[in-house]
Amino acid sequence: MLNDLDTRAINAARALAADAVQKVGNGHPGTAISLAPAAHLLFHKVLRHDPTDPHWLGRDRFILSIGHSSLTLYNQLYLSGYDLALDDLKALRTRGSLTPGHPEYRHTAGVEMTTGPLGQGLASAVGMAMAARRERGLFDPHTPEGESPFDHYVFALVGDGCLQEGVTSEASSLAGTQHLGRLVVIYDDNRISIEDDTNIAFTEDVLARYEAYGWHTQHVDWTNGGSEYVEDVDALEAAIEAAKAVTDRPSFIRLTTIMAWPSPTKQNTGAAHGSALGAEEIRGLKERIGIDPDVDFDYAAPIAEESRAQVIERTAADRAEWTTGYEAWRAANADGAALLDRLVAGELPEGWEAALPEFEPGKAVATRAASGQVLGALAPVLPELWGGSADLAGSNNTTMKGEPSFLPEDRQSDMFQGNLYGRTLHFGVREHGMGAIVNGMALGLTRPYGGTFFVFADYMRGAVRLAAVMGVPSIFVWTHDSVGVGEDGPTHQPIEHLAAYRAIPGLSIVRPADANETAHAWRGILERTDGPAGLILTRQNVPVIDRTGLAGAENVTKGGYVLADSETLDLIIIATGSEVSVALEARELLAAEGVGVRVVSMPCVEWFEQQSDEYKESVLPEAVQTRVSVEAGIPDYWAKYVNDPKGRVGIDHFGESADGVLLLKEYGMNPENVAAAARTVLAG
Ligand SMILES: Cc1ncc(C[n+]2csc(CCOP(=O)(O)OP(=O)(O)O)c2C)c(N)n1
Ligand SMILES: [Mg+2]
Repeated sequence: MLNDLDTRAINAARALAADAVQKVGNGHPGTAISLAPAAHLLFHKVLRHDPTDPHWLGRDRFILSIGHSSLTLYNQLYLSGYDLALDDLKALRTRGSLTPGHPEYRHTAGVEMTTGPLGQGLASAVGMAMAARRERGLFDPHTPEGESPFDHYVFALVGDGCLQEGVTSEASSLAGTQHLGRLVVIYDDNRISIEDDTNIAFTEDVLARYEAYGWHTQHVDWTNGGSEYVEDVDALEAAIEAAKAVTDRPSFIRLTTIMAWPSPTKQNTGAAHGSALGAEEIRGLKERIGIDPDVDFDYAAPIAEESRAQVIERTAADRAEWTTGYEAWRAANADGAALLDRLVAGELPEGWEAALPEFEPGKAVATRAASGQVLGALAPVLPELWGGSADLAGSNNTTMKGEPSFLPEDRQSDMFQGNLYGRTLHFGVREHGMGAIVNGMALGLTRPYGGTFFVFADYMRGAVRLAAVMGVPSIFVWTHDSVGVGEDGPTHQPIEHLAAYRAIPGLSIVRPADANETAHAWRGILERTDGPAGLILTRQNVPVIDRTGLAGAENVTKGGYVLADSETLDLIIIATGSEVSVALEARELLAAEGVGVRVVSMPCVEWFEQQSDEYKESVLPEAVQTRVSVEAGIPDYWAKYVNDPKGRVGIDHFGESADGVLLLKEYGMNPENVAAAARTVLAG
């Protein structure tokens, strides 16, 4: 039941949404106005949270998948006592404010993830619910459901746009398969998006769809079938309670609303979605909700003071109760507590790198296979590391040998034994969903990875970009990295992908040269926690480089290093991945002609660029501009380091269906061609 304070706080939130957008002149007022009661219910009655400690381990997570409606969240953060002031709302969408157009992770206290690209919030919420189960399994597997300090709910608020996006279908389907009982999604069914009535593009029975995914579904209709609009917050609260009580399925609540209710003339219009309502309309709105139309913003201050106190009182009690259980768990689980403390600190265990395998030179090993061995070797020392593939586990080598699948027992198969707290993930053929799910997991305490063919990274690019925007350490294992894929042909042979993914700021693209570089690529990736990485691996075997007289593979973590040097330095060849061995052979050919060649292995340009100027100069001296690059992809990227276009050996056309090793040779990834390019560069 709402009290008078609740009603005033809800109406203040509506007016704030209108005023904030009006002040800056742009933004999204409508949904924040009509969703104010639902958002208030969550922050003031439902969520277990502590506004004074947004990182509290015991908190429920709230994800605003409709990121454009950022005011829905900002208003609640303000009114429930997070570190957000009325002045911050007045500064909506202005430079440097705590209230950017869309909620941004690590920018505003209480924002659990960056949202705005529609659908990804819900998909990442699925990842958060999966990670919560895995974390519970790591720390407290034997306590009955609902009694562990690690049990919390994940709530997501989604809209018509989110549910039209394929990424939510992908993730929701998997959530049903996974029986994610602690996930509650509220769908703002207002049948309005930017082009107004969604009837022009979105007509299916959404509840039936979610039912078919295996979710628990409910409908709360504030329009009462169109007859009368009643914001029945009690009915919504009852639905949320029912959803929470269902622990063997995720829950979906369709909440039928009217956009911008109760704005006098702009309710139920696309116009209210994304533009200022105008002074006249705002006067009318304020009159309807009992707020002085001559006051902007400041009506909210006294209400916030009262509503914050109400939240603090409720949440303090929740927190005290949780803390008792948590302390008891710590006292009884010294090992678990030590693991938890390590993961909260974002640290790796002492001496973990000793587990990394070393590979003997002389053999040829695909880097994807080496990666699989690395994962197997790390499994016992890094319990936080887990992951899987989008139905390509055998090809991506993403399965840690002997580790059970993360699956409810009724979902296991002859091939994959599962349990609720298992470690091997099966994303199905859902790359975008996988990316967003991995992001949701990476926002918690574990280190998740997801694999697919590099060429299909494009199906997940939105999630990769969002990981980079947030600076979360999602790991993407992308195998089959060039025309070396072979017979599957041009649809499966990435050409432009290395350049395309290096273009994403904050994403580390790591393409190891051989098996030993692969081990250290994993080391470099795991040692970093400030952003995502793509690990780019070969399908085909590549020689394990004999490093006698050459530099060690541990240098990979510097991003680029002098692998093979020369007493006289006439030319530098920069190579990555499978082309490093080709560069070494070209070096031999040129040495026979008296040309002194240095080979630089450059597995990760981003890491290299982070090194000191001194180090970079020692690897690529400014004075030596006679340079060649060789990489089985679009060559233009290497203009960064190689001035002469004739020195950039690469592939700038799609591939074809044929033997992969043959194609690499035919397309110029061979020592003779690299040496020829070197001669051209030397000739000036
Ligand atoms: C992936 C993606 N595509 C397009 C947009 C642009 N966009 C922002 S809001 C919106 C419409 C959303 O409609 P709905 O979810 O119903 O929100 P409502 O209008 O009800 O607030 C669109 C297309 C976006 N933010 N993300
Ligand atoms: Mg809508």
